[in-house]
This record gives sequence, structure tokens and C-alpha cells, in this order.
Amino acid sequence: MDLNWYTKVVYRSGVPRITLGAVVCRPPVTVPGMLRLERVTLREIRLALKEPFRISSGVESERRILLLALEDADGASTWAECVAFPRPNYTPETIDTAWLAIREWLAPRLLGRPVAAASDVHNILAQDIRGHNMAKAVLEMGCWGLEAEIQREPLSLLLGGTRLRVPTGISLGIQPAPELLVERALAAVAAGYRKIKLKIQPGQDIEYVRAVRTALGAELEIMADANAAYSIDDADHLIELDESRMLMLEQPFGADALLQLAELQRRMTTPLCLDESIIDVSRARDMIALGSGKIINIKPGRVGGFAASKAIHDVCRDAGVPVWCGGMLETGIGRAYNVALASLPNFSMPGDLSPSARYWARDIVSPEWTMDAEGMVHVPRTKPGLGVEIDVDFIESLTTRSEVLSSRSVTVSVR
Ligand code: OSB
Ligand code: MG
Repeated sequence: MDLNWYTKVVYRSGVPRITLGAVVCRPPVTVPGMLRLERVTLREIRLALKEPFRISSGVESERRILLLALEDADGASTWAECVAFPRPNYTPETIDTAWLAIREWLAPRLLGRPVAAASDVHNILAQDIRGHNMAKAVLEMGCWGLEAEIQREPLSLLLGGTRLRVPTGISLGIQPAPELLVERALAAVAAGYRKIKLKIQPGQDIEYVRAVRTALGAELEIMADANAAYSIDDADHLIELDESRMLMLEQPFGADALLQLAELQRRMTTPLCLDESIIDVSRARDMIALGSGKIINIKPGRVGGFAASKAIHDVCRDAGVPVWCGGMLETGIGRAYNVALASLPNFSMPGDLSPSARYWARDIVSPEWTMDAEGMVHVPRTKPGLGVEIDVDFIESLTTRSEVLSSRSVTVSVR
């Protein structure tokens, strides 16, 4: 077992405390009142994707991304990323609803309030505020990032992660023709990806999946994701996908269609995986009880953050349901959080954790995220916090609006 020893100096109220730590064992338990959010800065940045990404409900070309910079009363700071898109085509949330929810209801709950640990933040934000999971998640995960900074501990270890490397899959957007998709899939396999996910929609499905299966051979793990584009009326058609022996079919029906998904699962041999449907641990339990799916794609942003992700992870582990970490075309900041989460033991299938260079000409972190030749992302375990440096100057140059929230005042600046 590798032990990476480090010394840490923690200044609390100006008094230095020096301890020796090792990254494989948890440092001393957190002291009550250790987190107190002093300031939250919202920023919207624009960052062009290298190429447009098309799913059944729309296309992303230039991403508009909401980032938060969080500062603790004792001087620790970190960044977090909101996964909401500009339009409500994936879930009802958008960047603008998240911004509003954070400013009006969520950040005021936390600013200036002592919190014993980041694991308490989910319940604080959930109390009498329904929905807005992506807005809750960016604040909650930011608090975990802050706690990792304060404890001088890698985020993965703070969460209870056990993996040093995480297998990576790629999610390929809808292409204009099956041959073009095959080309992308072959390139992805050559790059080392361990799982190939194909976006599908009515009219671009059975034939596309079959073409990829034929080109890649029987062994490779392939799957399809419909992003809720079908209904139970399409069951006979979707059952034709069984011939391609996919690892799973992700979210064929709408988020609320748990009974219809269960009916489809009874008629299909391909395991169903739920994404949009799983908004909290209670939905995960419903999926398991009803048989609406056999695998869960956990995106911490969709379920309200890390506490909910860990709860879903544990429920699935106890039920023998595999989970894997999904993606939302994140920058390197969001990726740091997803990789830390995916280091938990029941994340047993490859995650949508593509390297930075797959999305961006230049990422907003350094080092950029990479994948080794075996298709594995390395989990940062030697540096405290997120494990990457944030390129604040680059972020500043990409910022289109920002707003500072503090326990005392609110400052808005629009460029
Ligand atoms: O359903 O997983 C999804 C991207 C946008 C919206 C929904 C989804 C996706 C992806 C992207 O599949 C995966 C990635 O971040 O690489
Ligand atoms: Mg999905």
C-alpha cells in the first residue's frame, strides 16, 4: 500500500497547528463549526466546445457555464461548477434558474453560518426548498471542496474514495450518418476508452448501434443513451436493440416514467440505466423496488451534490446495483469533483470522464485532465483539495457576468 506522508500547517484564528498526515488514512475528525462560508462569487463564463455535442433534445456548441468561487471565513477558498445548461432540455433547471436560486434562497442559508461539516450542507439546503438540485449541488460540493482545503486532504479521500485510477468511457453525440459514428467509435477505442456510449433518438437508433457493434466486434462495451426521447409506444422498436448486446440502454423514457420503464425492462434483456429519473436516493430506491432499471448513472449535479450521491451509491451497493459517474460536458473544475466521486468503491463501470482535450482547446485548470493508454483517469491523491490549480486569469477573461454574495452585502458586476 502506498503511503504519501505530508505535513500540514493549519491556521485557525491565526494560530498555526502542525500535524503529520498520510493520504491513505483519514486525518483527525472535523471539529464542530469548522466551515463558515464568508463569500460566494458567481461567474458565468463562455467556453467553446471543440465540436458541437448533439443529444436527442438539443445541441451544445459554445458552453455557458456557471462557476462559483467559495471563500471560508478563515481564508480557505475553492471553486465549483454548476452543471445546468442554458435551456431546460435535460432537466427543468437552467443557468439562470440556478443563479436565482443560489442568490435568493440557497447562499443566504449558508453565508456566515457555522457548519460542522460539508456532509451537513445537503440537509440545510433541502429544508423547505424543493428541487433546484443543480443549484444546491454546486454550493454543497463547493463546501466539500472547501472542507478538503481546510483539512489539507485530497477530495477523493474526504469522500471515502478507494480507487487510484478510474476507468473512462466516452459519450459520442448524435452524428449525421452511421458511418460517421463508426469512425468516432473506432477512434475512441484506439485512444483507450473502456466504454463507448452512443447518443440515439428516434430515426437514428437501431441502425447506428448495429453499425458500431459490427465495426467494434463482440467484446467491446457499448451502450446507448436516448435522453428520454421515447415512450412506451416505442417498446417493440427499442427491443430490437437487444440484438446488439449492449452493456445498457440509458434513459429511454421521460424522467417520471418509472412504471413504463419497468414494463420495458421486463420485456428487454438489455439492462436499463437511469439518469434523468434519479433525482434523489428515494427515486433510486423506487427504481430498485419497481424494477425500472438495473444500473444508475450518478451525476452529483443532478441529485443535489455529494451527500445524495453517496447515499445513492450506498443504497445501490447494498442492492447489488452497479453505478457509474455521468458527465455534463464539465470543465476541469467539475471534472475534479466527478473523478473524486468516481473513486468510491461501487463506481464499478467506466464513467463519462473524458480528458480536457476532448472538449476544450484550453481547459480552465492545470494540469489538464488526461487519460492513460489503458483508458484510466488518475485520481489526485497527493495534493489537498481538488488536485488541480484553477486558472483564475483565464476564467476572468472568459467571464461575461459575475455577482458577489457575502454575509454582509451583494455586489453585481455585468460586463
Ligand atoms: O445524458 O449523460 C447525458 C451531455 C449533455 C446532457 C446529457 C448527457 C450528456 C453526456 C455527456 O452524455 C457526457 C460527458 O460529459 O462527456
Ligand atoms: Mg444520460
